Amino acid sequence: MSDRPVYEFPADLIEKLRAARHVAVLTGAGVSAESGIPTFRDALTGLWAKYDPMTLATREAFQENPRLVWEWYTWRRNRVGEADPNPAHYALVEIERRVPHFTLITQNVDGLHHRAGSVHVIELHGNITRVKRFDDDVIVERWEDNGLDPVRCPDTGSLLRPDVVWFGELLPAEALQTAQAAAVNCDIFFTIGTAAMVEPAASLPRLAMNYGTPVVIVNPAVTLRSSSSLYLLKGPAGQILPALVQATWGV
Ligand code: BV8
Repeated sequence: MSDRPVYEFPADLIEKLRAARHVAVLTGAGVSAESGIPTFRDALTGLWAKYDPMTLATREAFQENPRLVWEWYTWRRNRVGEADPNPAHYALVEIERRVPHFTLITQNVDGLHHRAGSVHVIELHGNITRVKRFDDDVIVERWEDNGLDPVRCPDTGSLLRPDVVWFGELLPAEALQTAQAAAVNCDIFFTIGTAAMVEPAASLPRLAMNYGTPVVIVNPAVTLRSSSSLYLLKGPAGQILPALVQATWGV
């Protein structure tokens, strides 16, 4: 007998998902938790316990100590490189294959949705595996790191930084606009593995709800109450999503 919990989903949610022409999804760090990548708030175990990500993930922190910020991202990039997509990522690939129009909006910078096979992914906060010049945002593929000094572009000498959106920086305008359009045009909006604390990403589920679109929250910790247009699926995404795909499409 499997010790995995059997999830019961509301029949009307299954019907809505089966009938949906356009499904939109917002994911956060929780969708990568079962891949072994610490969520943003607990990303500071060990060496980084003494730093607050809210201050480390900023232009000011980088300008003050580029080497420290570079090392934090190198540590995280290495963690991401060791991680694999988990069943939550693959369930989202399956949903994308099953519905006519699918928009996957992620706050995550780990690139795991792409690696799992998701096609239409909007990376609102960039991607930690890409490095760009601090001076002009041009992506750089190669660099020298002597393990001591701030890392610079071999061609222009600009400091190099991760291609992510720091606190206080604007999100890529087109990505945000596409995400907002999906939130208001979709038939069902999933918000998966996010504490929904960081703006403007956190406004997307509210936008969908304000347009009367059913919103589905997948999170072990959310304590909201379900309603006719808000479905709370309490549990880890790596278990909930495959079970939802199975209950909806029998796969
Ligand atoms: C902006 C990339 C306009 C970097 C990230 C004062 C000054 C400046 C700005 C602000 C300010 N006050 C407010 C702001 C706006 C600020 C903001 O929202 N601050 C908040 C925190 C108060 N936003 C910005 O700065 C944005 N830009 O607004 O520009 C502007 C410009 C200047 C001045 C004002 C406005 C830019 C925000 C982007 C920041 N970059 N990432 C990097 O990664 O290093 S944000 C980063 O943190 C993540 O990308 C993600 O978005 C966020 C973490 O949130 P979550 O993903 O939700 O993760 P978290 O750990 O919080 O939660 C995990 C959840 O998963 C939990 O609920 C847990 O229960 C659940 N879970 C756990 N396990 C599982 C699970 N769920 C399912 N299954 C599981 N197994």
